[in-house]
Amino acid sequence: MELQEIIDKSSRIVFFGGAGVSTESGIPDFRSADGLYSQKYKYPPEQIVSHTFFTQRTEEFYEFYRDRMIFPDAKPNAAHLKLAELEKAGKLSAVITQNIDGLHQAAGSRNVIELHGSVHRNYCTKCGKFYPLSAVTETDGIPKCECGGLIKPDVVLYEESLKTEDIENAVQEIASADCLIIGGTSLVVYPAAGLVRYFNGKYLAVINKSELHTDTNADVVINDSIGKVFSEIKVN
Ligand code: CNA
Repeated sequence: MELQEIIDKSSRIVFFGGAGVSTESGIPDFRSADGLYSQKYKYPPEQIVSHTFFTQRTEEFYEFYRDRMIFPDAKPNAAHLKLAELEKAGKLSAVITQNIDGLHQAAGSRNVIELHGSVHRNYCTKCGKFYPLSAVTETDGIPKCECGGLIKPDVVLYEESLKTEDIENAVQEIASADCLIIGGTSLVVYPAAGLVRYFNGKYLAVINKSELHTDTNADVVINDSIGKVFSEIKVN
């Protein structure tokens, strides 16, 4: 089956994506050959973006985070834009993303479930006051609240839990979808990756540059760039 045919026949599409959706916007993923995991740092990236590291070596965390995980100038690519168009046309009900870059919203998507939070939200760990991304990009060292408290990005670090509300919403969307498109994710980060098992609808499509290690039993598997694939899709 072709992806176009699947999209034409579906009326409640859910998209489940990851870092591969944003590589064509210039944001490196974790597990591709040129992703963050293959670059050499003093500590492995998964250790740096962990709760323990954030707590114990906050300054080093922010050095890595500012340098490698924040891309304020990145623009949505063809995949983000097509997904927003599908939602506007009433064919797509939700985008569920593991990304923290906010590019789906920048493209115009409205129902976006950000399983791992967003770099655009930051909060004071002492008084709870929220801050925009500029609180991190326009400061050096450890960003501090006006109350003196430590500012933390509202992103889910390793060892931290996903928000219950996000999991519930994601499960509900996936379970009531007639089509699930999984794209740009290695599908190895849990519990996020486990959510796709709630899909019970008609068509399952996978768009990922590299082959996935798990068998998804998809109706269509496309091992190519997601921006390229979506740019060829027509919204009827
Ligand atoms: P990952 O494990 O790095 O996997 C990315 C997958 O996407 C790989 O299988 C690639 O083959 C594939 N891929 C890369 N580029 C493309 C492309 N252009 N078209 C199609 N497929 C492509 O990333 P996951 O999202 O699966 O891992 C989850 C982590 C990564 C989440 O916690 C994210 O928060 C985290 N992350 C997010 C961002 C971001 O917000 N943009 C960037 C880097 C890492």
